[in-house]
Amino acid sequence: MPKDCKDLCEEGQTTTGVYDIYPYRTLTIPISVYCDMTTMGGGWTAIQKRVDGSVRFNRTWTEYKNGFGSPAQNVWIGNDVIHKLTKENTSSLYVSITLQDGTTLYEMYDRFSVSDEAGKYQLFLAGPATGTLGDSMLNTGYSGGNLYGMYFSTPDRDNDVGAGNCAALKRGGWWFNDCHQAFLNGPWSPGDWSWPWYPTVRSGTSVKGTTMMIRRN
Ligand SMILES: [Ca+2]
Repeated sequence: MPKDCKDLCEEGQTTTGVYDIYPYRTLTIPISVYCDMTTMGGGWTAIQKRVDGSVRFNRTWTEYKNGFGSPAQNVWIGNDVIHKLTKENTSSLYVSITLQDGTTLYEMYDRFSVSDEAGKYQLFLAGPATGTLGDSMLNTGYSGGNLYGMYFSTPDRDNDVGAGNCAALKRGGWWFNDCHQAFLNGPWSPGDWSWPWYPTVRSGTSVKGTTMMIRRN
């Protein structure tokens, strides 16, 4: 019973695609996820993936809690599952953004975990951060953009640091501070998506795809 994509990778699966995993260690609750079996040795479980604008990410607390979309296309697998997958082991986080010309930029963080719903899905993230996107989640040069220790916010649940409601303003769920430098769940239209990954991917950039993947260390 594989609990994540790393288990499947270690069982010998080498094909990237959709698999059932059992993070709750019971056969009655399988979760369909996208497993990347090639990037940096494979075994990555996609917690977020976007390939087009057909699924909106401007969603409620409950929708982010339970997840939405479909794993091969556009998906948020759900904050409860992300917590479950990261609570027992430290994990790495691999973020990528593909631009319209096909270039894929990435950033990898050495440690990533998310607390439970009672803890408002608080984000723990640490480096070293390496990659071609640059670190726009932690050491951003703007204290209000550091996402370490931030609670998850949605338009209907303001847990951010700022006086306003970042999730409502930016139209998506995220670990907003006041508000962000990196935000992968914004409106797909480049004119509406504020700072996907500032300064490498700025507002107005036409993005072709994103992924957020985790792997147990
Ligand atoms: Ca606020």
